[in-house]
Parts: sequence; C-alpha cells; structure tokens
Amino acid sequence: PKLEEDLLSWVKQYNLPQQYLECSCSATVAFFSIVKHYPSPFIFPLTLDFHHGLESNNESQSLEENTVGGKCNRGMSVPDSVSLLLKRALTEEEYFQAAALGWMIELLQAFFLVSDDIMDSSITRRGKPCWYRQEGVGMVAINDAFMLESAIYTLLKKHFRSHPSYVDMMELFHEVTLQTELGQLCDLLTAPEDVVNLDNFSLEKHSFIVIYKTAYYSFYLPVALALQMLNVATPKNLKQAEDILIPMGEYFQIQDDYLDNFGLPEHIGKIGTDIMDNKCSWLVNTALKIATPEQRKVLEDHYGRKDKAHEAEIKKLYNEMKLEQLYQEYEEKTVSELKTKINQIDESEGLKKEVFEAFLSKIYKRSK
Ligand code: DMA
Ligand code: MG
Ligand code: MG
Ligand code: MG
Repeated sequence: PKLEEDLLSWVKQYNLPQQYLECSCSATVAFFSIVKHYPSPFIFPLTLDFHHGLESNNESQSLEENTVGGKCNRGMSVPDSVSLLLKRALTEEEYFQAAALGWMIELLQAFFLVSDDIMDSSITRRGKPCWYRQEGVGMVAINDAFMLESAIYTLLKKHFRSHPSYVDMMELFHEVTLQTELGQLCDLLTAPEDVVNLDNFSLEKHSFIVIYKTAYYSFYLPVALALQMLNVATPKNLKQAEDILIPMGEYFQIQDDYLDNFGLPEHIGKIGTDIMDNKCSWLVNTALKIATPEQRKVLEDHYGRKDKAHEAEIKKLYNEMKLEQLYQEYEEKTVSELKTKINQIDESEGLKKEVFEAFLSKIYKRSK
C-alpha cells in the first residue's frame, strides 16, 4: 500500500504519462494492484478461478486485464500440483499460499515477456500491442520489466518470510531466472540481426536454448515450488521432477516454435517473428536436416531477412517440405516417451505421477 501511494504521488508530482494511472494494460499498474489488493486472501483465487470459467469481480478484472491475460498455465500449476501431491482439495490457507506462489511465476513470466518482446521486435502479445509498443511506454518497458521481477521478491518476503523454505524458494527463483537469462542470451547470440549463417544452427544448440530459456521456469519451477511449499522437497525428488519436466518443457517450446509459423495469431495472441528474426527455431533446424541443396539455397537466400517477401518464401518452403506433418510425428513420439517416463516414476520419494500427467495433458496438441 505504501508503494502504491508513492507511485500515485510520483505520477502527479512528475507529471508522468496519465497511462500509468489509467491504462488498464499497464504492467506497472497491475503490479500495484496486486500490492493494493493483497491483504484480501481472495484476490488470487478469484483471479485464477477466472481462467477456469468462473465469474470474476471488478477488482480481479483489472488484474486479469493487466498482468494475466495469458493462459495462466504456469501459475495454476502450483495449486494443482500441491493438491495432487496432497491427494485432496486444499484448505483456504493452502490455496492462498500456492496461488500466491503461482502468481509469482506469472510475474516472472511477465518480466521475461516484456523484455523478450523488445529483444525480438515483436508486434503483439496476448492479442494486444506488446507493452513496449503501447503509447507512452516505449523503453520505459525495460524498467517496467525489472519492476515486475522485483514484485516477486516483495510478495515472497511479505508472505513467506517465516516459511521454513523461504530461503530455498528465493534461491530457486534466482536460479531459474539466471537459467532463463542464459537461454535468452544463447537465443539472441545464435540469431544475429545482420549476419545469416545457417551453419550456426543445430538441433543440439536448439535443445540447449529451449531448455534454458523455457523449460526451467515454466515446468520445473512450479513443481519445485509446490514441493517446497509443503516442506517435502529433497535433492532426490527435485532431481526426479527435473528429469521429466525438462524434456516436457523442451516439447512445450518446440510447440511454441511450431505455432510461431503454423499457429493462428487469433489463437496464439501474437504474430510470429522467428523467420525474420533469424531464430534458431525447431522448424528451421528440422528443415536444414532434410533439405536438398536447392532447398538449402532457398533458406540461405531468404531466412532471417527483415522483409515480408523473404519471409513468404520461407513459409512456402516450410509447406513444401511438409514441416507440419514432421512436427506432428515429433509430437506423437515425444508424448509417448514422456508418458513412459511418467509411468516409471518412483513415487516413494513423495512425487505423484498425476502431477506430471496433469501438466502434459494441459499442453498436448495445444493451439495457443
Ligand atoms: C520465449 O521464447 C522465452 C522466454 C523466456 C520469454 P520466444 O521468444 O519464442 O517466446 P514468444 O514466442 O512468446 O515471443
Ligand atoms: Mg519472443
Ligand atoms: Mg525470444
Ligand atoms: Mg516463440
């Protein structure tokens, strides 16, 4: 509340863009609405319930509009996992804690997405212009991203300071943040804006990039937090969880790469940029693996150029090469491997197969 009062007085005092007060899409405002509404234990459950088709209220509406707007898969995975680990419905207190941790993941996600869209020169996100492209925002979005990250630790301290796993949770957030940043670094370094060199790409490099940039924070983090919240995390069960969640997260990012080209902007809420951005995507790597010399030439002549006509040539080639079908084959094979892995889990360390099955069923054949 103190922070929010400060923000409002700064906006007035320094004559900052009105948007910071009014814009319903403001990540900054969303951050402060969280702080503002935080004393009510129902703000989190209500907002999260919204994604399950339940009615929302006006207060959670603003939060929904601003920070969430996405699928909330990561956030919801904490309460879902805690409930599956306990094999029962959660008490109000448990739900509040789990949902609060879920929200911290959503804040981390918001932090990564605001910065990712700047770095990727993206156009839209969740069906609206990317934050940095909105009026009066621009490069202030960089600082907004940092503030979204800060919000995690504000909330963690406020609600978990006396929890036995407080330090472990904090270290976990720091660790996965670093892992994600390393992944983003490799993603950017393999995609220089001015030099296209297809020899730089490989499926091995791709695998490293996607595991680091996506799998740790999207898949490992929610389950690790659920275990920590229940004070049952051990090096052994964390490692077991990692061994299945990392390949699952890799599959998830390959879906993202596939949808970047083959998904519908109305479904995915964003316009694909991977071809023009010269990204080391699953699609280009798969194409390179099977390309004839002529097809490779097309890739060399048109990939990674900031130009719609060049992009169209690549899209045409992807269709000719039947990448959609190759993706579907990859998906079936991977999902069956993941199911086998899940079935082999030794539950004596406190894990439950259902935690992983729930995760997998949320993403299988997703179109958004
Ligand atoms: C996403 O990679 C990774 C992070 C850490 C946000 P991406 O650029 O493919 O994501 P998107 O397609 O959502 O822009
Ligand atoms: Mg991006
Ligand atoms: Mg990116
Ligand atoms: Mg993408």
